[in-house]
Amino acid sequence: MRCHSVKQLVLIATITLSSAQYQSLSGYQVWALNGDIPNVSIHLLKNGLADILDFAGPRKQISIHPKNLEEVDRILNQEGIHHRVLIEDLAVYLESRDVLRKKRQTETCSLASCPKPLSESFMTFEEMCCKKSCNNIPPQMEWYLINLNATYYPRVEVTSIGKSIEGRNIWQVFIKSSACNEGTAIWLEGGIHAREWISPAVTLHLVNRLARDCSIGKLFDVYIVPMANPDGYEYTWNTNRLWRKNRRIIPDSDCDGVDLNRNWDFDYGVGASDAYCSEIYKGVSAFSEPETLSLKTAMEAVNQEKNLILVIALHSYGQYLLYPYGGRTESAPFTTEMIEKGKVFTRAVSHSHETVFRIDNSGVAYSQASGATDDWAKGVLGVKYVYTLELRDGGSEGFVLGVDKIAPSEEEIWEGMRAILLSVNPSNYTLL
Ligand code: 0X9
Ligand code: ZN
Repeated sequence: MRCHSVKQLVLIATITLSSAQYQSLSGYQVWALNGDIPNVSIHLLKNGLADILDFAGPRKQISIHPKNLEEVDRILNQEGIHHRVLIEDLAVYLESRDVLRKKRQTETCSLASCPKPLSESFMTFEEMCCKKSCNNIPPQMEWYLINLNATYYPRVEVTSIGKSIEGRNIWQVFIKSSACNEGTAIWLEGGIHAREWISPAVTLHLVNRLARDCSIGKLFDVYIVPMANPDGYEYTWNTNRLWRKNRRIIPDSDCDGVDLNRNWDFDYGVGASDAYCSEIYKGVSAFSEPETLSLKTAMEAVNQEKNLILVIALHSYGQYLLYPYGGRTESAPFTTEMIEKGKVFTRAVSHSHETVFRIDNSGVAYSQASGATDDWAKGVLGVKYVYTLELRDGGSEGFVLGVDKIAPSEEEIWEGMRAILLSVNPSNYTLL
């Protein structure tokens, strides 16, 4: 038997891992639809026959499970909608692109810079809390969070707000303000949709920035859940890179998972589906899922004790800052103010890399849908400023954004975050 060096073993492990992410997408096709298709793609999504890949755009690109290809073809022909195959086999396509995108195990951390999230690789959930020392390669999101707690406690406190359906911790980072604005809180949620990898990556970098920053950090009590759907996220690493939902196993069904952003108890069911196979399956009832129940309970606790003034749920992709409601046509309270502060955010975001983020109502820019974090935070908790932030990109790489976009994304979002935090700051405390 040949002996492999540690470096070779790491590389082999990485290659095996990336192949596994794509295996279950074997035979999936991506089609581009032509013509006037107002509701057809939404209909296919709700019935679990296809997934919409360009939600922020004209909804003309769909991915289809091999067993549904004929049925979708039949429906499109019946509706007179022409289509062409963009990608013959999603697994082959993603695998071929991955060669160029892979970059792991290159970053180490020194004791001086630890703990810090990775900038050149997406982190596995484990990397984000096991107790590995800085000298171990690779640095482990659970690793990062636990080390963060050890380094910055008591100013920073990392606690579990509950467990996912497979028993993983849902971590909350609490970064405490000093005296200035004590009692005013903000809430950031990352990673509720498993495949949107840039969301937890950017959220962890925000944690890092806020924990180290002693100026903006003073303004608010900041609560951050960087990984709201750890099981789904792990599943994207091990089995299906494009998995969106949580990992609830549904007995007697071919399909698993609940869309956690359709499971909240506000306008529950609007723009969601009862079909198990749909990417927007809403679950058996509002808050049926341990992940959403944990988030809700933690948010309620913060809101009871403090003035929760801003909630941002980080998603991808589309480069949009969306404000509620997503499931009603009436304006939500403080819409004018949300737009005004939203512009402050998007303007600041564009400074570092000239990336254009648009601000719009979620029901208009995406599709009428509720049961989501944002609508619940606005409609039930009554938070003044509520947004869903759809991170990079505009659609060229989509969910499988390259690792080279982590650093610029987190840089620009930090600029936006600094600006909006200063702007919504109720005491008008200015930083010198
Ligand atoms: O559909 C979603 O859950 C979000 N878009 S994504 O592509 N990341 O899945 C948008 C949610 C916007 N908010 C509401 N519709 N309430
Ligand atoms: Zn999302």
